[in-house]
Amino acid sequence: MNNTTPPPNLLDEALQRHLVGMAPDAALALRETINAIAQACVRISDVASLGVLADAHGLAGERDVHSEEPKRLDVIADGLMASSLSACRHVAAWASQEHEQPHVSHAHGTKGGHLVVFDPLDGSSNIEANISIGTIFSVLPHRYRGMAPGAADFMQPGHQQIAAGYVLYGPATLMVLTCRRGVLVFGLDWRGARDTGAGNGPGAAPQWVLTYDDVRIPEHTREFAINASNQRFWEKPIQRYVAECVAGDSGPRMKDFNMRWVASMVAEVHRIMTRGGVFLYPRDTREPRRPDRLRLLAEAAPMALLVEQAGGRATNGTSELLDLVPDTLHQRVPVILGSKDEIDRIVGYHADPSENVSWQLFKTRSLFVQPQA
Ligand code: AFP
Repeated sequence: MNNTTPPPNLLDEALQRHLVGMAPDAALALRETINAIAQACVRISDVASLGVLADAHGLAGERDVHSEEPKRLDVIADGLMASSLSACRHVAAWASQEHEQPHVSHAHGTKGGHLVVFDPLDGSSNIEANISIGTIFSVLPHRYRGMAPGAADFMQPGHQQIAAGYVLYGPATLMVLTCRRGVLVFGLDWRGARDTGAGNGPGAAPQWVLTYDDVRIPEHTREFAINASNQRFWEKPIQRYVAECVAGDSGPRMKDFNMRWVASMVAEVHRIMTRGGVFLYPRDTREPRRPDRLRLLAEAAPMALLVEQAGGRATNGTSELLDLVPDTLHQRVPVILGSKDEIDRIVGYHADPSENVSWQLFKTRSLFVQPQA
């Protein structure tokens, strides 16, 4: 190949094939938005892989919208996503988990047809330990073209998502994507050159190469993931489900289970995509003012769409996650997702009238402390 021929964009070529049949304008817009996200994630992957060598470890030194201290890599990833999205003509606005309010694109705020929500760096407690981390993203329609979007425009249920995905920065960097036509997996191929397109290397930019085009989550599993240190704060249906898994062969399930907990949702979901399993971050009473941990728009909804598109199920225990309409940009929800048979069982436990779902919320540590008898 001579120097004047631009290298092929394998991600875009795969998306062109994948989106055949979609209205051409809509398909082009979606391809460009996904390419913008993917380019940002190449750069995040580059920085994450260098870690301390790129001065990307440690705290950023300022408090974020959740009063938590973000890591340097959180801030770097957030900036890389923002700069890539601002250059995309189809993105009217984006909402990052790191910021209180959405950001309207200066150039494309009234014209773009997409809103993007993202968690720039999921699992940031794992950064310095060199354990898998990721970026989660969701593409929603901007329904009122001609007007710059505000926070209210993001208040859409998950089933409105045009596309959703995550990029996992693990031993390999992978992008797992759904455009509502099943689930695709792309591997990031750095062979050729370690050039992120930022002019820092001599060769061609790395390529996203399609490795799987129809991910299916096995319906049966013997593996679950939950932070068991919170056990005493869970509601009854979760207590029952986990107790029965732990009882294994000698309990009502009459089979042994295995447990995992990485503390990176991207890594947990990817394991489920690969071999099945259940991920639970249920409601708990540790902090009565904040009974739920994961964000609906930036984490739960995109993961729910991916899991459902792969044949799994995603719920908060009583409702499908994709049906929940957010009240606020950073609303948190319980998340229970994975292999369908197990999720059906957990939903059944929540529906069981003998399992009072909120009993613990109204106990001693609640805002709603019951008067002493
Ligand atoms: P951070 O990105 O703030 O590290 O949060 C990641 C996460 O929300 C999710 O990926 C994990 O499932 C969960 O936190 C693990 O956190 P615990 O420490 O509560 O187990």
